[in-house]
Amino acid sequence: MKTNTPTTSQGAAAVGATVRVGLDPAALQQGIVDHLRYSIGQLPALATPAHYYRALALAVRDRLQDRWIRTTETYFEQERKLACYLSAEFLLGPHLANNLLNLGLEEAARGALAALGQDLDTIIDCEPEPGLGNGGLGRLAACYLDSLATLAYPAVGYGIRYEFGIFAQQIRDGWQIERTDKWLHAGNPWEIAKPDICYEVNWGGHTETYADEAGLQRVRWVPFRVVKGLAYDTPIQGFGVDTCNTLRLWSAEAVESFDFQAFNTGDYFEAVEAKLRSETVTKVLYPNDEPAIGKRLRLAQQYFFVSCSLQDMLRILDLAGVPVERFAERYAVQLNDTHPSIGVAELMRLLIDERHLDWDQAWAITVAAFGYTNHTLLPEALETWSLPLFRECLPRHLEIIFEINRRFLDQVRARFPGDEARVARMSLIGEVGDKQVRMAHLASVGSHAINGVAALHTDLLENSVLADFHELWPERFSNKTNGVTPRRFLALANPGLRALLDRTLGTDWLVDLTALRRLEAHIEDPAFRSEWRAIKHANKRRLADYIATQTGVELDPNWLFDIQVKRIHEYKRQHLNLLHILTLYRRLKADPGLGIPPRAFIFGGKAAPGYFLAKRIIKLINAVAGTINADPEVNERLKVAFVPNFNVRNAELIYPAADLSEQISTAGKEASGTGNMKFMLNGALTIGTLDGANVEIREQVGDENFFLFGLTADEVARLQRQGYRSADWLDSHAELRAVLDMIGSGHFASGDSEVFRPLVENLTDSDPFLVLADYAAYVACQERVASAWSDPERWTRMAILNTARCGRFSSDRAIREYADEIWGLQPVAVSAHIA
Ligand code: T68
Repeated sequence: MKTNTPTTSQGAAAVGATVRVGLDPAALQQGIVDHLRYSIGQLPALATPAHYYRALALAVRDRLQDRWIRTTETYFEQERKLACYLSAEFLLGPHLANNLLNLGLEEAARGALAALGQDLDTIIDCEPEPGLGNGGLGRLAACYLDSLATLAYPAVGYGIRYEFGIFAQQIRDGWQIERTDKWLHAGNPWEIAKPDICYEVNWGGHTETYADEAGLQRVRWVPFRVVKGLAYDTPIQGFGVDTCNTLRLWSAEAVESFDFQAFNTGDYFEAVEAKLRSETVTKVLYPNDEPAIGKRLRLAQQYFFVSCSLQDMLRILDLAGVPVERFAERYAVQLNDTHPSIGVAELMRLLIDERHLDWDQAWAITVAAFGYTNHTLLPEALETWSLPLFRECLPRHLEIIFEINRRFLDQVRARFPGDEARVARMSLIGEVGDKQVRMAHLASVGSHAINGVAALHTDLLENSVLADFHELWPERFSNKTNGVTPRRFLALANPGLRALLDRTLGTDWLVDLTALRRLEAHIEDPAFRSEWRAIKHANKRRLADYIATQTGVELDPNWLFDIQVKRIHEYKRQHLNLLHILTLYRRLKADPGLGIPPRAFIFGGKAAPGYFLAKRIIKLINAVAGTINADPEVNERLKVAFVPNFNVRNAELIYPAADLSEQISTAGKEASGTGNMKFMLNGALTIGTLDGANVEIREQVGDENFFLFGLTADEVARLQRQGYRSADWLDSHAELRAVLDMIGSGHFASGDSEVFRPLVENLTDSDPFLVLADYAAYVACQERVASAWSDPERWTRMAILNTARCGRFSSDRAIREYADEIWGLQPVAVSAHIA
């Protein structure tokens, strides 16, 4: 250990810990009472559940604190490599229940609160959800933090502390209404502000050259504006271990909160405005999921958090006395999509302009440190920045990118002489139309490892979007199929199933999900199956109650719960699901005696506020729900509900209640999906296309336990190459035509034939996601679902097998693969010596 490193205060912490932060109910109760009094200042007699929530959260944070400090100390002392996960989004979901689970404090908390006349579940429900992400990508980052800590990997998550997270969705008259998400309104007991950890981030302006003391020519960036980034740390406690990692989120502030000069000259308001402009940077999460938007503020957010994070890594290296040349030995920096990919140019700038390394050395460090995860193949989602905008905002980075590009294209020319078409395709600067900076190319050139998020997706990446890069550097590519944390999405979300698993298998499965395989031994036990069904029934009851309070729609837990929850997007094809519902509706109207099993169709998901068709799809779901649920001719067989404001909290009610999981994207469009895994974990059967991780889910669970339909990715590509004509599909399907006519006629809109016309025309005129081509296969597949459902014993066996065979889809497996194959990272045991 170096002499200048801080020494451990472990002994003192341990003594204090047993006294102040004991894990027994009495100590916890004292902690709650103390925080109510000393931190919140609330009279116990007037304390509401929200006050108790904050008091308990603070008491729990106290119990994380020694582990957290000890973890940081251990990493520092042991001089080990650290994984830095750079992500513009972390969709954490509520902390309290998760921290209680991971610390083994659930029963103590229940007891402590009961002694105070409070109910733990009510208190847990008071927590506002930190919704700092849009969907799959942000939630994946949160699952990975949970696994990193649980597996004792030294890691930090770096991101943005948005003041407003993803909007809250309300449904009014069937339409989505967006409300701002004021998650920080009542303060955030989980974070600790670290005002001494702050960095300046430049913006705009120009560059100039100068000669340093040694007469060497150097570049200086003279910014137009400087913003300060402040660290806010959140503890990420692993399950059943002392490791408590850090999520460090950056918040923007003005460099000087008020400018005396401006004040004196009477320009006080200009100074205040400048302050507000600076703080805008971290105000709000962009609510767009896939499509790239190319807005200046978005670039500012990306650069801001990446610069703070890299400066932080360099500061910690300095503190540890490690020379900057060894950066890549100490840090593995993972880019969660291209959003942080400006990091490649920023690290080069920091190493060359500020640390005075030469180009080759800086470049070797950069490539060795970075890894890049791609999450999409959709062309409209690939990030590019217009060159003039980029130059205006980040002039120095553009110079660096030009130089990276010059050297890179020399390499391409040397490898493929005379192939200028290839050079143009691979360039970091796109010249089709207006010039752009291509962020996926920057990330690929600047990283030693590039991965997709499911086997099929990686394959397509290698053969389409990044094919040229794959040909140049095949060794950089690998697949890392996504995973989800069984702690939140099984143990917390499904306490009934958790208890059954614990009783049947012991508790290993929480940290080794493949242990669920042993469930297969119980599949022929009728008592076990009946217990399984009772748990599912209770979960469905719980969801039905929630839906009834949120929407007024009453669902019967004996019905088949058929669920599609995810962002609303054409490629995810919620409208294909609707076409099936309406097919059943028409059949029932024509033949009320039709023997179809009763089904509840449940939807949930947000549409990007500017996504016209997605918002119409929400309106159509609600319109169809209104008509069907009110029609006594069909409402004893069909019901439809739209759960407003799909988020992590209600997701935990939804996944465990599903019988059928809808994963019906156009093949080749969904990179992986992770909702598909959360359903499987909770024993839902999947109806799906061969897309994303569905392919691997089917491999694991077996063909006979998966409802497969639809075109393959190859067939989709071929059809589109040949010139897909949706009209061809319409002509051959009278039922499909009738359903579309019904939507177009205004049947679900009180006769208004305008409101859904754009949706119908989209399908009949172009159908970019081949909804019509897959319709017949989907409806036929749903008939197979109905027939399987009619045999409850068979269905239960299939459901148990889904849970039993989901081991591969744990985020623990995924994180081990990243650690072993990309990061070269070893676990570090942390011992907090806490009684
Ligand atoms: C998702 N992407 C993929 N993006 O669609 C999904 N994008 O298949 C995959 O399972 C998941 O990533 C995890 O790998 C997203 O969720 C975004 O949310 C997003 C946000 C901002 C900008 C672009």
